[in-house]
Formats: sequence, structure tokens, C-alpha cells
Amino acid sequence: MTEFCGIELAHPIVNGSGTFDAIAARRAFGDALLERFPFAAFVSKTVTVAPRQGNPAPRLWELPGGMINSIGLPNKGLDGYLAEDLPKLAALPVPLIVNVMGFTREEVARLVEAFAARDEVAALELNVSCPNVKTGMVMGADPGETAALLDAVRQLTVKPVVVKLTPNCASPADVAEAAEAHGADAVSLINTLRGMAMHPRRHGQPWLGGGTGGVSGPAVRAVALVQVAEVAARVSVPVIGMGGVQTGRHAYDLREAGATLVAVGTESFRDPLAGSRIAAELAEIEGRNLASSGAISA
Ligand code: RRO
Repeated sequence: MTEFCGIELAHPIVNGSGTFDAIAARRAFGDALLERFPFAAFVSKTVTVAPRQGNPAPRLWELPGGMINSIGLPNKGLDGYLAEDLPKLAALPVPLIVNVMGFTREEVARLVEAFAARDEVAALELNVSCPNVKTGMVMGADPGETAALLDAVRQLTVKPVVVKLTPNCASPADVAEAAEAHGADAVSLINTLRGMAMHPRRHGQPWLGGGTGGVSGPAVRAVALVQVAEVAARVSVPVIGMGGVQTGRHAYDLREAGATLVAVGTESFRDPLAGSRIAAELAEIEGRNLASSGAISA
């Protein structure tokens, strides 16, 4: 068992928001998905107040070490999510963490208030780090903005509030410290690193419909490791570490750097059951280490 903000989890592996469509997976795999759910908690794709179509295609570019996405937050909006998605996600056999994003503090407050009232929701994750919308400002890039956001929403819920940090700023640790000081119960990192790819045939044009995107996968693992280590050294709230995790060893490294939970993202696109495999590999490594430390006898 792993404890996270008062929530009991079967193991330390969760999904990164937006990287596993549990509703589509349930349609594809039926009840087998519920019997072998790959994550100890499910983090849903970002919800916004208004419905969104997302960015124009193409939305993905494959890299040698991962991919660039420019999805642009397509979702049904708050009302559509509450009516259609929440009942389906509540049927999953693990706690539900709902990821929300607003274009203003008032919008975030509206989302937090709405989910605070829902028993199906175990915790909230504030996405202050999406690289793919042109807001002119990413709330999570600045410690003062992050503090002001938490001041506006913290008192609206007693549920744990996780702040999803961006790697695209001067100091994620400064932002994490501000988040903790203003009431965040946990932080998660890293969201994707801004990147772009040129169109292979159209001179001077980007490939992605959104122009730029977010880089994920093994290419960002070393960046994630250093940022998780720096953030974990600065805050005492739990950290959800993620970025390029493909194996139990990668998850173990992030735990060694200070993460309590580890999220799997891009790897789930290659294998929807990657979460279960990584959880088993991690348990094996940690069990072996415990045995060799003499904490348990062989
Ligand atoms: O939807 C997206 O394009 C997206 C989001 Br909200 C995010 O937080 N991170 C990302 O890489 N893509």
C-alpha cells in the first residue's frame, strides 16, 4: 500500500493526465480493464469550463525518443464532463483525480467548486502547465501567479489539491515552493517540454497544426529526474514524478529522487498495460532492496 494525501493506493504508479483514455479502453477491453486496471489511481484528461475542439491536425509528431503533442485540450467542458464522463470514470476500481484548467482564476475556481461537491472525486490536479494553448501566460511559470491561483481556490475544497508544474520556466522549484506555501497538498511534474517539428515537405512550415507542441517520452527523462530532485528537496508535500518512464527502474530512479508516486504517460501509448508492468518491476526492485538492507530476513 502507498499513502498519498490520505488516499490509500495499491501501488505507487498512476497515469499522467491525458495519456490514457480509460473510457475508450473500457469500450475496447470491457470488464477485463476493470479486473486488471494498470494504475493505482486514475488522473483524468484536463477539463475546462467550456467545451473545446482542440488544436487543428496534425496533433502528433513522432521523435526518436518520444513524441511531440499539440492536442490543445479537447474536452466536453464542465457540464459535459459531469453528465457523461464522470459517471464512467467513477466506475473505475481506483480513486479518481480530476485534472482541471482555467483561462482565468475565476474559471479555475468554478471547476474546483464543482468537483469539490462530487464524492466520486478523490483529489484535484490543477493544470497550470499546458504548453499548447495560447493564453499569453502560463499561470504555473511564475511563483506569484501560482500563489495567487491557490489563494483563489484553496478554500473552495477540502479535497487534496495537486499542482501540475511546468518544466518550461526559470525555476520549477520556486513555483513548487509557492504552491506549497499557499496550500497545495502535492505537486506533480513534469508536464511536457515545449518543442516543434518542421514540415518534411512544406518549406518553412511547422508540422503540427498548433505550430508548437509538448515533448514527452524517454527524451525528457533526464530533465524530469533533475527537476523532480530539485522540487522534492525544496518542498515537504508529496511529489508525483513523471517524464519518460518506461520501466520499473525509471520509476525507482524518480522515487529515489524524492517522488512518492510515479506517473506513466507516453509509454502507455505503446502498451496500455505498461502501468501494471512498471508497478510489478518497481515492487521487485524495492522488495529486493528491502531484503538486502536487512530490513526483512530472507
Ligand atoms: O491537451 C494538450 O495539448 C496537452 C495538455 Br492539456 C498538457 O497539459 N500537456 C500536453 O503536453 N498537452
